[in-house]
Amino acid sequence: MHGTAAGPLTDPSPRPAAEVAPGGDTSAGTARAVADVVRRRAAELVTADMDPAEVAGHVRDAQREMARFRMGYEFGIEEMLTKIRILRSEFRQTHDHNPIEHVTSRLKSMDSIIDKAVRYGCATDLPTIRERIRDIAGIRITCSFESDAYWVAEMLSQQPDVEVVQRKDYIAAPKANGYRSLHLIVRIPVFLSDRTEHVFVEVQIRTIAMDFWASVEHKLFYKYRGDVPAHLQTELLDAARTAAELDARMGRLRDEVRDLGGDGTPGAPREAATPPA
Ligand code: 0O2
Repeated sequence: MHGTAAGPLTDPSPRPAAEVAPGGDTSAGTARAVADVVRRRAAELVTADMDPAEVAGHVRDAQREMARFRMGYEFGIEEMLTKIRILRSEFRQTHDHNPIEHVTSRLKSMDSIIDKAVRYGCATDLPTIRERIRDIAGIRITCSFESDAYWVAEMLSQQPDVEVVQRKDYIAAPKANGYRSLHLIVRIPVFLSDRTEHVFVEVQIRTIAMDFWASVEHKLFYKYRGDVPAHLQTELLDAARTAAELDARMGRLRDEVRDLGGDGTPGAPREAATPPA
């Protein structure tokens, strides 16, 4: 994911959805679907008696439409990054403790968006894509401790203009391969000069250990084109357990230091950090 104020999401390269379905001929399927869309649009736009200037006008309109489409998501990312920056600064100033280690963001490429639409079997027109593909704008927040990850999720979810439409807790229930993270899909309003757009933003919140694991797994996944050998899958699962143990140990250490008043700082309030049942 991701690159802006915040740079690319820690996974160094985007995860093109075309490669996500192991064994499936997704890339070829995508190419065919894109070619179909182009052919259909071209047939609609370019008739034999059409003036070249008219064709150029259509192309310009299409470019403008795409720019507007992406702009909504760019501003959505900016809004969420501002919220996160404020939380971070407030916490730094009032508690001398920072629950957020780093933040990155990314806007999904048009290729990846089309790939995902094809994979979902949905139409590739912009209104459908807007509704169905909800991770076009993505933000990743890395925290030191699991409790901080839950706290950050809660602080963002509580804001009146943030509507949480989906919450996937892969920390409480890791994926079969060992992947852990807390995912929120939020819907936020973006106020433009002539309209208000509501855009979906995917927020991934994880610890440093979870991030490290995901970044290595991501590299292996692509190296082996989604078909990671069984012995490496076992290693990854084992490493995920080790990462989870490390998170638990670090959490206990931090609680102990806090109980002893060792660092003199309250940290993220524990009651707010507790994952909802
Ligand atoms: P990118 O470029 O990283 O955003 P999907 O599986 O995509 O059809 P959904 O609901 O979008 O369905 O998936 P989910 O489970 O919410 O995961 C979405 C994102 O979480 C992925 O985005 C990854 O960033 C991350 N993720 C999920 N599972 C794994 C995993 O097993 N390993 C790693 N390293 N990351 C994972 P994208 O779309 O893959 O791309």
